[in-house]
Amino acid sequence: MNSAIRKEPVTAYIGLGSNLDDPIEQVLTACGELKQLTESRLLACSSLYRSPPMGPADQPDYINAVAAVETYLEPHPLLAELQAIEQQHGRKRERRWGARTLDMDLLIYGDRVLSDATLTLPHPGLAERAFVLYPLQQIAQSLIVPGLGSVDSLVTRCPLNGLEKI
Ligand code: 5RW
Ligand code: CA
Ligand code: CA
Repeated sequence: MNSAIRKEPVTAYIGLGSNLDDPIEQVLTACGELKQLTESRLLACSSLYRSPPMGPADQPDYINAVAAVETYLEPHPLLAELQAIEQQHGRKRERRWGARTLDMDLLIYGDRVLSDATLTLPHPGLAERAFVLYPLQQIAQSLIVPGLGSVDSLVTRCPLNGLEKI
């Protein structure tokens, strides 16, 4: 019996970001690699978006996107597969909030709200990050973010902060 596999599927949203080594290619390739997640189906991938770095400013602009997957994996096994993809993209040990070849964040997992040593759902900071909210709204128009309200209401309260759709 495999406790990592659910009986019913859930929709999860994944944030992708890169600002090193051809970021557009990194994010496009990573979206394609989501098709290889076990026990999962890629539902949608947003457009790519460019924005100045939040956090430390002395690094290149980011390319971001958000993907939706239907999955039978529990959140921690799903996160482990996302981290394996990050490693395949040559992600290195880095300073906190520093430049990276690929970052994949598990943003939302159905209606699940949790926080432990390795994972917080919904992703902390989601409500303040234009580079998450605008691409999320593009692929999930009537989504309610657990504990935070509709994605539309979150977008309304979040300035673009230099975000541009590519
Ligand atoms: C730190 C995000 C502080 C917001 C972080 C903060 C980014 C990014 C990071 C990304 C853009 C985490 N990841 N900036 N900064 N896109 N534009 O994916 F306020 S580091
Ligand atoms: Ca991350
Ligand atoms: Ca991140």
